[in-house]
Amino acid sequence: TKLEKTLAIIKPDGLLGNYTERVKETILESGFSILKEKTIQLDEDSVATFYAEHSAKNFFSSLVRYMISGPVLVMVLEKENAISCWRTLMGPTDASKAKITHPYSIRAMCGTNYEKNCVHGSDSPRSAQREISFFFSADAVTPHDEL
Ligand code: YYY
Ligand code: MG
Repeated sequence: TKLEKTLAIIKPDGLLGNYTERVKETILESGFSILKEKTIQLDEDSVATFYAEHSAKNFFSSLVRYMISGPVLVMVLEKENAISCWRTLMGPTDASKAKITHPYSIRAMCGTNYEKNCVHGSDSPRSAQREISFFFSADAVTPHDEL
């Protein structure tokens, strides 16, 4: 078994709703190491680049506006199977549905709806590598041949 890294973000509604400590406690209690973290204010261009895969979706402009509405906390998490473990811990994308189907997930406990869902997590090794290097210098990134 090999340690894996993933990118986690506590989104503006998470910081605004004072969920930062609760989310970080959950992360640490679940056995992740937080290798790097920083709080930043994103701008429109950086969000558009980060979420480029969604640029043609009807929710895109609203998503960009929301992601620049306040600061975010960006973290590199490490653990065995970090990518899927963190996705499981977050819960389903739509926080309002998560409250019913996955009541103990972070999105259920700290999120509101499809858009204001408190947290982000990379969805694959490829996106983890892209997203970690998007926010942090290369030394936090898994080399390509290790994927
Ligand atoms: O990876 P995940 O965050 O669970 O969902 P994505 O399908 O990648 O969408 C990214 C982001 O876009 C989601 O966290 C909220 C927002 N969004 C939305 O506002 N409305 C949708 N119908 C789908 C996604
Ligand atoms: Mg996604």
